[in-house]
Amino acid sequence: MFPENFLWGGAVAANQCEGAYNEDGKGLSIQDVLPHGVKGPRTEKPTEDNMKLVGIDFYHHYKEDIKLFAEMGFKVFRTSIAWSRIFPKGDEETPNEAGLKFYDDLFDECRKYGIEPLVTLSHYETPLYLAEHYDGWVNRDLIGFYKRYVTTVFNRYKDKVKYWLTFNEINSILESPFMSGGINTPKEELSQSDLYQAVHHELVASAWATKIGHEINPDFKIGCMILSMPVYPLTAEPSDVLAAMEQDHKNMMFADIHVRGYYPGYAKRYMRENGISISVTDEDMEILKNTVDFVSFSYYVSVCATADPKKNVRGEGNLLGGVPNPYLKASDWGWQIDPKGLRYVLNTLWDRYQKPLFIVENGLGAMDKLVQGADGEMTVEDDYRIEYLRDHIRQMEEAVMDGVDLMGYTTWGCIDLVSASTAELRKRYGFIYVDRNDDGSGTLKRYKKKSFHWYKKVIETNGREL
Ligand code: BGP
Repeated sequence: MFPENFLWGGAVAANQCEGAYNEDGKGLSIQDVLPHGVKGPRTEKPTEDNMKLVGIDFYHHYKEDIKLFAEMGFKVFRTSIAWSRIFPKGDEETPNEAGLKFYDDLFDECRKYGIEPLVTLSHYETPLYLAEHYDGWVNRDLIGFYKRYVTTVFNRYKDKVKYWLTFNEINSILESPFMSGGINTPKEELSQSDLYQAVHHELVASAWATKIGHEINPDFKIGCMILSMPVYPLTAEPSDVLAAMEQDHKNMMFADIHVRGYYPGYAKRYMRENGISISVTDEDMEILKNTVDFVSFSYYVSVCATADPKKNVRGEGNLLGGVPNPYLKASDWGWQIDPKGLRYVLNTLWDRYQKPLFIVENGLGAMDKLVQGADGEMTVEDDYRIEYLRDHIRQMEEAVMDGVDLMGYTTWGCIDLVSASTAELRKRYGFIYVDRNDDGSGTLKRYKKKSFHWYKKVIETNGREL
């Protein structure tokens, strides 16, 4: 039931897999001082316990890894460009040629196997210099630096890359201002006005990217990327329903502006009633009208909302949390698993926008055990991962039958990598196991998990055999 040209594949982000954090002229990114992920404190300088400095050394292993993706039959591979490889500090006039060359080689390698690259321009890896000297996206100058960066990479890769995403999980800035928006001011000291000013700058920058990209190559398909998370009312009590709607608005605002090109009324009301004032120019309003070609999103969890302060407890979840759902089980990291929520999200976004949708992240972070397989090769018997993905793909198919225009599906962390929220390696998502551990030990050797062979079959049969 999946369309013939459906884009099956996998996703990673530069900072979570490349390593080589200071090679070939790369500048530091905010990830290089976040050894404990989003919740832990940041450090002054990169420290050895930061697993991202080496990652899975994709920087030097990408040929071997892309070959394995090709073996699974990937049609698309989502990765990001590390901004600080191209502009090490972020505010330079000229780019770093060695950084540009690396991505030339990487995209060529994908194309060699007929794999379409899908490139995130900014995936939680703002150059550290921009955070420390400009306070990240709070500062309007960031729009100019981002425009220069995207113009450079659009021109350079215009014949190699067709699919682009402007900012990873752009709505997560509300929860994680440093990781998501490079905002150096500690969250507790950051005013709501400054936070929403940063949001506005990112939204304007994203619209600029859409405009500039389409001028450079009219065939580009440029999408926004939202952390999607259905919010269910905890009970049928109407106040809970409205609480759910309001929490959902906070996320949907980002997609609404990207797709419609203006601030929705509920967002203006929220800012007005919470004393949030931001500076918006006439030019900004014009630029926002450059809307996206498609809507992409990550999907891991759903949450509940309630108007009852006594029941309003926060559970674990993908950066943005919510009230746990009493009907759902959770992963080892407390993320509640809800395949049907994916069908719900797909229908909601399709009904709202009538724009093509792309699931660019979904998967199960779990603790894997390397064992000897029947053929003597080391492997992981990850039936739990297969079950998780199968259940989600079934719901995707339901949504396609509902009439949703779905472009593709890239599972998160198709090869094991460092977690964004906890910076751990033991939280594994891949079809490919990488021998590297949180104490820095490991040979970096790659092993195919059971799910590797399963996903190969899924792609081969275009989702008919699950
Ligand atoms: C999303 C991020 C990814 C990724 C994923 C899984 O929020 O876009 O970068 O890491 O979630 O989260 P984690 O790595 O925390 O398990």
